[in-house]
Amino acid sequence: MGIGKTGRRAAIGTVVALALALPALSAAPAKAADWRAWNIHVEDYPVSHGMEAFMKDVTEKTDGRLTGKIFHAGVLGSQPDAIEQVRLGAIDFGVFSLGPMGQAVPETNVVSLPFIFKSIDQMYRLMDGEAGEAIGAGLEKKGIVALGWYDAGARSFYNSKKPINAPADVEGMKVRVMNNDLFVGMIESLGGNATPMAFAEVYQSLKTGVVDGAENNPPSYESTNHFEVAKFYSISEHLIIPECLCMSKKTWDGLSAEDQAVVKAAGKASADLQRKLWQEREAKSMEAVLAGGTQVNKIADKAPFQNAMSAVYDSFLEKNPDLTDLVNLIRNAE
Ligand code: BDP
Repeated sequence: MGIGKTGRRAAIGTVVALALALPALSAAPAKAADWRAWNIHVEDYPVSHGMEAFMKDVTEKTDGRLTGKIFHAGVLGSQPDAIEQVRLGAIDFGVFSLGPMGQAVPETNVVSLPFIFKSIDQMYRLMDGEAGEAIGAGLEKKGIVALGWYDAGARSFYNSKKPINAPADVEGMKVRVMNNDLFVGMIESLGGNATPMAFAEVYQSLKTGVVDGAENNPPSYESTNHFEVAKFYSISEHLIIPECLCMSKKTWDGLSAEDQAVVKAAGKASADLQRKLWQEREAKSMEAVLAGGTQVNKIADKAPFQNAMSAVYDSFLEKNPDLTDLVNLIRNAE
Protein backbone atom coordinates (compact mmCIF):
# COMPACT_ATOMS: atom_id res chain seq x y z
CA MET A 1 0.00 0.00 0.00
CA GLY A 2 1.44 3.36 -1.13
CA ILE A 3 1.52 6.49 0.95
CA GLY A 4 -1.98 8.05 0.93
CA LYS A 5 -2.81 11.65 0.07
CA THR A 6 -3.04 12.57 3.71
CA GLY A 7 0.20 10.85 4.53
CA ARG A 8 1.99 12.71 1.70
CA ARG A 9 0.61 16.04 2.87
CA ALA A 10 1.80 15.28 6.38
CA ALA A 11 5.30 14.43 5.10
CA ILE A 12 5.46 17.63 3.07
CA GLY A 13 4.19 19.51 6.09
CA THR A 14 7.07 18.17 8.15
CA VAL A 15 9.62 19.27 5.54
CA VAL A 16 8.08 22.74 5.37
CA ALA A 17 8.02 23.01 9.13
CA LEU A 18 11.67 21.99 9.30
CA ALA A 19 12.65 24.46 6.62
CA LEU A 20 10.81 27.22 8.45
CA ALA A 21 12.50 26.25 11.67
CA LEU A 22 16.01 26.50 10.20
CA PRO A 23 16.42 30.28 10.16
CA ALA A 24 15.03 30.34 13.66
CA LEU A 25 17.65 27.80 14.71
CA SER A 26 20.55 29.73 13.26
CA ALA A 27 19.32 32.91 14.93
CA ALA A 28 19.19 31.17 18.29
CA PRO A 29 22.10 31.89 20.66
CA ALA A 30 25.19 30.12 19.40
CA LYS A 31 26.48 27.26 21.49
CA ALA A 32 29.15 28.18 23.98
CA ALA A 33 32.20 29.61 22.25
CA ASP A 34 35.37 27.73 23.05
CA TRP A 35 38.24 30.08 22.41
CA ARG A 36 41.88 29.16 21.95
CA ALA A 37 44.40 31.57 23.32
CA TRP A 38 48.13 31.87 22.70
CA ASN A 39 50.68 32.85 25.34
CA ILE A 40 54.46 32.74 25.06
CA HIS A 41 55.13 32.72 28.80
CA VAL A 42 55.15 29.95 31.39
CA GLU A 43 52.07 29.53 33.55
CA ASP A 44 53.47 31.37 36.55
CA TYR A 45 54.05 34.76 34.97
CA PRO A 46 52.16 38.08 35.27
CA VAL A 47 50.96 37.93 31.65
CA SER A 48 49.67 34.38 32.17
CA HIS A 49 47.81 35.29 35.37
CA GLY A 50 46.28 38.31 33.61
CA MET A 51 45.06 36.16 30.75
CA GLU A 52 43.58 33.52 33.06
CA ALA A 53 41.79 36.24 35.06
CA PHE A 54 40.41 37.70 31.83
CA MET A 55 39.03 34.34 30.65
CA LYS A 56 37.54 33.51 34.04
CA ASP A 57 35.86 36.90 34.24
CA VAL A 58 34.37 36.57 30.74
CA THR A 59 33.08 33.04 31.42
CA GLU A 60 31.49 34.07 34.72
CA LYS A 61 29.85 37.19 33.35
CA THR A 62 28.36 35.31 30.40
CA ASP A 63 27.05 32.44 32.54
CA GLY A 64 29.41 30.01 30.90
CA ARG A 65 28.54 30.84 27.30
CA LEU A 66 32.04 32.13 26.44
CA THR A 67 34.79 29.77 27.48
CA GLY A 68 38.34 29.24 26.37
CA LYS A 69 41.65 27.56 26.98
CA ILE A 70 44.93 29.40 27.25
CA PHE A 71 47.91 27.56 25.80
CA HIS A 72 50.94 28.78 27.75
CA ALA A 73 54.67 28.47 27.05
CA GLY A 74 54.38 29.10 23.32
CA VAL A 75 53.00 25.64 22.51
CA LEU A 76 50.80 27.16 19.77
CA GLY A 77 53.88 28.48 17.97
CA SER A 78 56.20 31.45 17.74
CA GLN A 79 55.01 35.01 18.33
CA PRO A 80 55.18 36.21 14.70
CA ASP A 81 53.18 33.12 13.59
CA ALA A 82 50.63 33.56 16.37
CA ILE A 83 50.05 37.19 15.38
CA GLU A 84 49.09 35.99 11.89
CA GLN A 85 46.86 33.27 13.37
CA VAL A 86 45.00 35.86 15.44
CA ARG A 87 44.54 38.04 12.37
CA LEU A 88 43.07 35.06 10.52
CA GLY A 89 40.84 34.07 13.44
CA ALA A 90 42.53 30.67 13.91
CA ILE A 91 43.58 31.78 17.42
CA ASP A 92 41.01 33.87 19.30
CA PHE A 93 43.25 35.95 21.55
CA GLY A 94 46.70 36.30 23.02
CA VAL A 95 49.05 38.68 24.76
CA PHE A 96 51.63 40.06 22.37
CA SER A 97 54.59 42.32 22.81
CA LEU A 98 54.14 45.26 20.47
CA GLY A 99 57.79 44.64 19.48
CA PRO A 100 57.29 41.83 16.96
CA MET A 101 53.93 43.32 15.94
CA GLY A 102 55.69 46.08 14.07
CA GLN A 103 56.23 43.98 10.96
CA ALA A 104 52.45 43.68 10.50
CA VAL A 105 51.14 46.87 12.13
CA PRO A 106 53.31 49.94 11.49
CA GLU A 107 51.72 52.04 14.27
CA THR A 108 53.00 49.62 16.91
CA ASN A 109 56.58 50.37 15.84
CA VAL A 110 56.37 53.74 17.49
CA VAL A 111 56.69 52.16 20.94
CA SER A 112 59.61 50.04 19.75
CA LEU A 113 61.72 53.13 19.20
CA PRO A 114 64.49 53.05 21.80
CA PHE A 115 64.10 55.40 24.78
CA ILE A 116 60.80 56.83 23.47
CA PHE A 117 59.03 56.61 26.84
CA LYS A 118 60.62 58.42 29.75
CA SER A 119 59.22 56.11 32.41
CA ILE A 120 56.76 53.28 33.01
CA ASP A 121 54.26 55.73 34.50
CA GLN A 122 54.44 57.86 31.39
CA MET A 123 53.94 54.75 29.25
CA TYR A 124 50.78 53.86 31.25
CA ARG A 125 49.41 57.38 30.85
CA LEU A 126 50.04 57.55 27.11
CA MET A 127 48.83 54.03 26.39
CA ASP A 128 45.65 54.66 28.41
CA GLY A 129 45.17 57.84 26.36
CA GLU A 130 45.74 59.18 22.88
CA ALA A 131 48.75 57.02 21.93
CA GLY A 132 46.96 53.81 22.93
CA GLU A 133 43.95 54.87 20.87
CA ALA A 134 46.05 55.51 17.76
CA ILE A 135 47.87 52.20 18.12
CA GLY A 136 44.59 50.38 18.78
CA ALA A 137 43.13 51.87 15.59
CA GLY A 138 46.17 50.65 13.65
CA LEU A 139 45.74 47.15 15.06
CA GLU A 140 42.05 47.10 14.20
CA LYS A 141 42.80 47.90 10.57
CA LYS A 142 44.87 44.71 10.55
CA GLY A 143 42.22 42.50 12.12
CA ILE A 144 43.19 42.76 15.80
CA VAL A 145 41.19 44.31 18.66
CA ALA A 146 43.21 45.62 21.62
CA LEU A 147 41.41 44.89 24.90
CA GLY A 148 44.06 46.05 27.34
CA TRP A 149 47.66 47.21 27.58
CA TYR A 150 49.87 45.05 29.76
CA ASP A 151 53.18 46.05 31.31
CA ALA A 152 56.47 44.50 30.23
CA GLY A 153 58.72 46.87 32.13
CA ALA A 154 61.95 48.03 30.55
CA ARG A 155 64.39 45.88 28.59
CA SER A 156 68.11 45.86 29.37
CA PHE A 157 71.12 44.11 27.86
CA TYR A 158 72.61 40.87 29.14
CA ASN A 159 75.46 38.77 27.84
CA SER A 160 77.98 36.08 28.69
CA LYS A 161 81.12 38.20 28.21
CA LYS A 162 81.30 41.40 30.26
CA PRO A 163 79.34 44.26 31.81
CA ILE A 164 78.15 46.87 29.31
CA ASN A 165 78.68 50.47 30.33
CA ALA A 166 79.12 52.28 27.02
CA PRO A 167 78.17 51.62 23.37
CA ALA A 168 81.80 50.59 22.76
CA ASP A 169 81.17 47.52 24.95
CA VAL A 170 78.50 46.33 22.49
CA GLU A 171 80.88 46.60 19.55
CA GLY A 172 81.28 43.28 17.76
CA MET A 173 78.89 41.53 20.15
CA LYS A 174 76.34 39.09 18.70
CA VAL A 175 73.03 40.14 20.19
CA ARG A 176 69.70 38.37 19.78
CA VAL A 177 66.74 40.66 19.07
CA MET A 178 63.01 40.19 18.56
CA ASN A 179 61.78 39.85 15.01
CA ASN A 180 61.64 43.48 13.82
CA ASP A 181 64.06 45.44 11.60
CA LEU A 182 63.97 48.30 14.08
CA PHE A 183 65.84 46.22 16.65
CA VAL A 184 68.43 45.20 14.09
CA GLY A 185 69.03 48.91 13.42
CA MET A 186 69.22 49.57 17.16
CA ILE A 187 72.02 47.02 17.72
CA GLU A 188 73.87 48.05 14.58
CA SER A 189 73.82 51.68 15.74
CA LEU A 190 75.73 50.51 18.80
CA GLY A 191 78.24 48.61 16.68
CA GLY A 192 76.92 45.13 17.50
CA ASN A 193 75.70 42.30 15.26
CA ALA A 194 71.98 41.70 15.58
CA THR A 195 70.40 38.27 15.19
CA PRO A 196 66.59 38.17 15.06
CA MET A 197 65.51 34.92 16.67
CA ALA A 198 62.44 33.30 18.27
CA PHE A 199 62.22 33.66 22.04
CA ALA A 200 62.24 29.87 22.52
CA GLU A 201 65.66 29.53 20.89
CA VAL A 202 67.52 32.11 22.93
CA TYR A 203 68.56 29.94 25.89
CA GLN A 204 70.29 27.35 23.73
CA SER A 205 71.89 30.02 21.54
CA LEU A 206 73.34 31.79 24.54
CA LYS A 207 74.57 28.52 25.96
CA THR A 208 76.31 27.40 22.79
CA GLY A 209 77.66 30.84 21.89
CA VAL A 210 75.55 31.30 18.75
CA VAL A 211 74.88 34.69 20.33
CA ASP A 212 76.79 36.49 23.08
CA GLY A 213 73.84 38.30 24.50
CA ALA A 214 70.25 39.42 24.28
CA GLU A 215 68.04 41.97 25.96
CA ASN A 216 64.91 41.69 28.03
CA ASN A 217 63.11 42.73 31.20
CA PRO A 218 64.01 41.06 34.53
CA PRO A 219 61.01 38.65 34.65
CA SER A 220 61.79 37.27 31.18
CA TYR A 221 65.53 37.10 31.88
CA GLU A 222 64.72 35.11 35.00
CA SER A 223 61.76 32.91 33.93
CA THR A 224 63.62 31.63 30.84
CA ASN A 225 66.78 30.90 32.87
CA HIS A 226 68.80 33.08 30.51
CA PHE A 227 70.57 34.37 33.61
CA GLU A 228 72.19 30.96 33.99
CA VAL A 229 73.98 31.32 30.67
CA ALA A 230 74.44 35.11 30.39
CA LYS A 231 75.41 36.43 33.78
CA PHE A 232 76.15 40.07 33.03
CA TYR A 233 72.97 42.16 33.23
CA SER A 234 73.50 45.83 32.44
CA ILE A 235 70.60 48.12 33.25
CA SER A 236 70.18 50.18 30.09
CA GLU A 237 66.36 50.27 30.01
CA HIS A 238 66.57 51.11 26.33
CA LEU A 239 63.14 49.78 25.43
CA ILE A 240 59.82 50.16 27.22
CA ILE A 241 57.48 48.14 25.05
CA PRO A 242 53.94 47.60 26.29
CA GLU A 243 52.05 44.41 25.51
CA CYS A 244 48.56 43.95 24.18
CA LEU A 245 45.76 41.66 25.25
CA CYS A 246 44.60 41.24 21.70
CA MET A 247 41.55 39.52 20.25
CA SER A 248 40.98 38.45 16.70
CA LYS A 249 38.58 40.89 15.03
CA LYS A 250 36.86 37.83 13.57
CA THR A 251 36.08 36.56 17.08
CA TRP A 252 35.15 40.06 18.27
CA ASP A 253 32.78 40.67 15.36
CA GLY A 254 30.96 37.44 16.17
CA LEU A 255 30.00 38.73 19.63
CA SER A 256 26.80 40.57 20.53
CA ALA A 257 27.20 44.18 21.63
CA GLU A 258 26.43 43.05 25.16
CA ASP A 259 29.17 40.40 25.13
CA GLN A 260 31.61 42.86 23.58
CA ALA A 261 31.04 45.16 26.54
CA VAL A 262 31.73 42.27 28.95
CA VAL A 263 34.90 41.31 27.07
CA LYS A 264 36.13 44.86 26.96
CA ALA A 265 35.60 45.44 30.68
CA ALA A 266 37.30 42.12 31.50
CA GLY A 267 40.26 43.10 29.31
CA LYS A 268 40.68 46.39 31.14
CA ALA A 269 40.35 44.71 34.57
CA SER A 270 42.93 42.08 33.63
CA ALA A 271 45.39 44.79 32.58
CA ASP A 272 44.98 46.50 35.96
CA LEU A 273 45.71 43.19 37.68
CA GLN A 274 48.63 42.34 35.39
CA ARG A 275 50.30 45.71 36.00
CA LYS A 276 50.16 45.17 39.75
CA LEU A 277 51.51 41.62 39.45
CA TRP A 278 54.22 42.89 37.12
CA GLN A 279 55.66 45.30 39.67
CA GLU A 280 55.82 42.53 42.27
CA ARG A 281 57.39 40.03 39.90
CA GLU A 282 60.07 42.45 38.71
CA ALA A 283 61.37 42.84 42.25
CA LYS A 284 61.26 39.07 42.85
CA SER A 285 63.03 38.32 39.57
CA MET A 286 65.85 40.71 40.38
CA GLU A 287 66.31 39.01 43.74
CA ALA A 288 66.30 35.59 42.09
CA VAL A 289 68.90 36.41 39.44
CA LEU A 290 71.15 38.07 42.00
CA ALA A 291 70.90 34.97 44.17
CA GLY A 292 71.70 32.92 41.06
CA GLY A 293 74.99 34.72 40.52
CA THR A 294 74.05 37.44 38.02
CA GLN A 295 76.34 40.42 38.05
CA VAL A 296 74.15 43.51 37.70
CA ASN A 297 75.48 46.93 36.79
CA LYS A 298 73.47 50.09 36.38
CA ILE A 299 74.63 52.09 33.36
CA ALA A 300 75.46 55.46 34.89
CA ASP A 301 75.45 57.48 31.68
CA LYS A 302 72.75 56.52 29.22
CA ALA A 303 73.28 59.58 27.02
CA PRO A 304 75.76 57.91 24.61
CA PHE A 305 73.23 55.11 24.04
CA GLN A 306 70.42 57.60 23.48
CA ASN A 307 72.50 59.69 21.11
CA ALA A 308 73.44 56.63 19.08
CA MET A 309 69.72 56.09 18.41
CA SER A 310 69.21 59.22 16.33
CA ALA A 311 69.97 57.22 13.17
CA VAL A 312 67.23 54.73 14.12
CA TYR A 313 64.71 57.58 14.52
CA ASP A 314 65.78 59.29 11.29
CA SER A 315 65.47 56.20 9.17
CA PHE A 316 62.15 55.26 10.79
CA LEU A 317 60.61 58.67 10.16
CA GLU A 318 61.92 58.72 6.64
CA LYS A 319 60.19 55.40 5.93
CA ASN A 320 57.03 56.25 7.91
CA PRO A 321 56.34 59.97 7.48
CA ASP A 322 52.66 59.41 8.35
CA LEU A 323 53.69 58.31 11.84
CA THR A 324 55.57 61.52 12.64
CA ASP A 325 52.70 62.95 14.71
CA LEU A 326 52.41 59.81 16.81
CA VAL A 327 56.17 59.72 17.39
CA ASN A 328 56.13 63.36 18.43
CA LEU A 329 53.09 62.88 20.64
CA ILE A 330 55.08 60.40 22.73
CA ARG A 331 58.51 61.94 22.38
CA ASN A 332 57.35 65.39 23.45
CA ALA A 333 55.01 64.25 26.25
CA GLU A 334 55.74 65.33 29.80
C1 BDP B 1 59.29 39.23 26.50
C2 BDP B 1 57.91 39.46 25.94
C3 BDP B 1 57.57 38.42 24.89
C4 BDP B 1 58.65 38.38 23.84
C5 BDP B 1 59.99 38.21 24.49
C6 BDP B 1 61.13 38.20 23.47
O1 BDP B 1 56.96 39.43 26.98
O2 BDP B 1 56.33 38.69 24.31
O3 BDP B 1 58.43 37.34 22.95
O4 BDP B 1 60.22 39.22 25.43
O5 BDP B 1 62.17 38.77 23.72
O6 BDP B 1 59.61 40.24 27.40
O7 BDP B 1 60.94 37.57 22.41
